[in-house]
Amino acid sequence: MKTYYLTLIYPKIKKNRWNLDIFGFHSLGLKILAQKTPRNFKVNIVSMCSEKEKIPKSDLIGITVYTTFANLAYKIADKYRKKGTPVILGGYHVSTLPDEALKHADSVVIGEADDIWKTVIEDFKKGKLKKKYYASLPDLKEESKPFQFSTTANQIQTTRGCPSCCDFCTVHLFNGRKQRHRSVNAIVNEIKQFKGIFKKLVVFTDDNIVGDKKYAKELFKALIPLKIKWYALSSINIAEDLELLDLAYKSGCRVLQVGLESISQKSLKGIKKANLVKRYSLLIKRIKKYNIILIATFILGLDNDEKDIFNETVKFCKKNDIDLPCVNLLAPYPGTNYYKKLDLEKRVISKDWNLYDSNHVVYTPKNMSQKELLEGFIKCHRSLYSIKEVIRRTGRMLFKIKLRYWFLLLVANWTTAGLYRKK
Ligand code: B12
Ligand code: SF4
Repeated sequence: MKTYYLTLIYPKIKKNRWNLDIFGFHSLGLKILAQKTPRNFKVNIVSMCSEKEKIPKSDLIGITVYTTFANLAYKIADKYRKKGTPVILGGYHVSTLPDEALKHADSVVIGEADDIWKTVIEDFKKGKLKKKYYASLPDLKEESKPFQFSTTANQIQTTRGCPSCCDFCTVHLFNGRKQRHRSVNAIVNEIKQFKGIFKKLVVFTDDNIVGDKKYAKELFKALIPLKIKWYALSSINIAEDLELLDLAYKSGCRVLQVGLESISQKSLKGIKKANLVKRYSLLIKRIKKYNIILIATFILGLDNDEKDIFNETVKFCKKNDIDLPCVNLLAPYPGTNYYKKLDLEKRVISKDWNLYDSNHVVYTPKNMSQKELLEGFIKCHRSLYSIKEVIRRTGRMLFKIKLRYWFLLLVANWTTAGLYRKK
């Protein structure tokens, strides 16, 4: 049987000393495609920060495309297509803008490619790749085989889809509003097969690990005997259910990232986010009682934000002892309701996807000027990531958590501070 060479590429942030590779993050989507590729294909997964980097020998190239890295993905695709290698693009950005992507690709896969990938590969072998492939949402219950491509970070996803419909988010549009689950048994078996010195450290890449509380409780109970330690993205509402929070901790939860998004109820309402600001302090206290490291993310520049949003956000983070505050500018990703609204009102000022990185103002804000928004954002960072504040924040946790987790917290704070200073 003929052997083919397939290279799957993950374009990402510029290489610098804050490179996320130290945590071993790679696209889980690409790992899944690699697993679903027939055995007579030799598959390599590489991350690239520039189209100039070398890649292994390839008969076919697949690239995952996030909006922020779309320009880079297109440059890489153009380069290899010129040399005659067919290129397939997939992922969130190209699923929203397939016609834009097709200017740089032989084929585009729209949606979750798990089930359709085999057809794409068969068509490639016949030399009959179609321009567009429309994928249907796979049933995750069938996903029982462990993934064979492991990296430093043991990434695993238990659910896909989200019942909420926040205006700025792509997930409910791409993955659907009905949450699909993998079976708890399959997850336990996969975790048991993790290898390496970090095999007991698990990263759940779900959008909300407690999106379905009943399922989450079942999962957490099954994780307890594995004695792992895990990180996940979660709704702050995890702390509304004390049993759920307790089970999360007992099953190994040591770092939680919550999307608070705004400390203004009016702004949350404007983006259809169901959080209740008046519950924030109490819920945070409950999480911190377990000494779980709390990462909280915020979006600045929402239409209902007033000019005091910057000071109020800083005050909130300091008062509530958030361990790693992540303050971002709104990046209205194409396809989202927020983008459609801004586009309709002719308020999108740049369609250069490089600038959709949550650090640039790419639209005309409502209650302030672009300059005020950018300056307010920078001021927030200066205040939250001053050396004094980082020392205060991390110092507070020093004897409360194991030294190795404290060191991780310090590195994360330092890395974030460094990234912002650079930007
Ligand atoms: C975990 C996570 C992270 C982690 C790890 C990322 C990683 N590489 O795995 C971290 C924290 C590092 C991260 C960072 C960022 N993330 Co993130 N992340 C996620 C999250 C929650 C899960 C990712 C995941 O594992 N998905 C599961 C896999 C199976 O899905 P998938 O990768 O999309 O792949 C499937 C399809 O897309 C398709 N597919 C994908 N690639 C390809 C390629 C080909 C050739 C084909 C055919 C098909 C195909 O098939 C796959 C199988 O079904 C997603 C939301 C989500 N639900 O996906 C956001 C998400 C992907 N992230 C997002 C963003 C914006 C970012 C950042 C840019 C944020 C920032 N401002 O810095 C950074 C960039 C990171 C980088 N590349 O350097 C956005 C992307 C939006 C967009 N339109 O581009 C998402 C969708 C979140 C959101 N709410 O909007 N992220
Ligand atoms: S932001 Fe979170 S809760 Fe809202 S739709 Fe996206 S994944 Fe769901």
